[in-house]
Amino acid sequence: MHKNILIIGACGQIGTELTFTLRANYGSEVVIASDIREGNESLMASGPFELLDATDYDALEEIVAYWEIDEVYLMAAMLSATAEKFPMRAWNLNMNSLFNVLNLAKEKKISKIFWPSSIAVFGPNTPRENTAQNTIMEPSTVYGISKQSGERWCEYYHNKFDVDIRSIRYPGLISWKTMPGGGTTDYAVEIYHKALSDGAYTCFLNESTSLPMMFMDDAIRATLELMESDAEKIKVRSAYNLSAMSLTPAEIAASIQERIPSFEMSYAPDFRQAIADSWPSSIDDSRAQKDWNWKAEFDLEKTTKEMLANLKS
Ligand code: AKB
Repeated sequence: MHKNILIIGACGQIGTELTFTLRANYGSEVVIASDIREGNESLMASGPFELLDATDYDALEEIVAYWEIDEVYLMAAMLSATAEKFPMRAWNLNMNSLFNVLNLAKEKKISKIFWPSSIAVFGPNTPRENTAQNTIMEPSTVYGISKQSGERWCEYYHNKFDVDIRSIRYPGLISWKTMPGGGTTDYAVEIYHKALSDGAYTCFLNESTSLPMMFMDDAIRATLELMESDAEKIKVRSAYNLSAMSLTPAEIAASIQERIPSFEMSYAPDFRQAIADSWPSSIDDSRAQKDWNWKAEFDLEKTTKEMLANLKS
């Protein structure tokens, strides 16, 4: 079947890599990248691009009609650390952009949606170890509240209006092509850049803060595997738990030191420590394993090797 894909938020950390992979898999001309600003040179050169404010329903509807879009990946969002500074802006962006794509699907103008959720849907009362798919949530951050509400709305639109929405609760993502922006897990990317540029890094979380993390290649593969699965296999229409590894800043530092022995790590926890402390340290993703055969491939060793090799070159 002929399908055109729109990626909203294509210039961000996940959006950039998703755009490259979807273009490699399906062809550049059928994958339309969009964002509120232009992306890096290689992304802009790789295929069609539209400037789009994801909260503007009319502009979105026009682009969907013009490009005959069938599937939407909505990657635009304000992440946890920035959202604490701008709560209403975060709520408006994170929720209105989601309602816009859900309503397009309800009106049968698109047929499939991917929307990212996050480990931020969990909160301080959630069991922290091996956190289950269904458990106490009660998020205590602006971002987490928006993601948990979003999950409820996704499930509601699926049940009421038969909208084919699919979602993953991403852990912190480690990648080298594009920097993350405004998240609590951003340290796990910054550390590799600083190890190479300065030989030292001061981390904004304390050394023993254990958080779920994943290398970007695994996250992109999971996203596409979920989107390509038969609809009847997708039993969870809020969002799937997804896991690869649990890491502390000290563990990442030690793995860098195996390759760069002179690398120096120091710690100066700031307001992001409280956000991290409210999140799980490890995730039970058995539901994703069972429903669509999910399995992570990258551990810390492989991640560090890829990060340093690619950032060096
Ligand atoms: C963040 O730190 O805000 C994100 C997330 C875990 O969703 N990376």
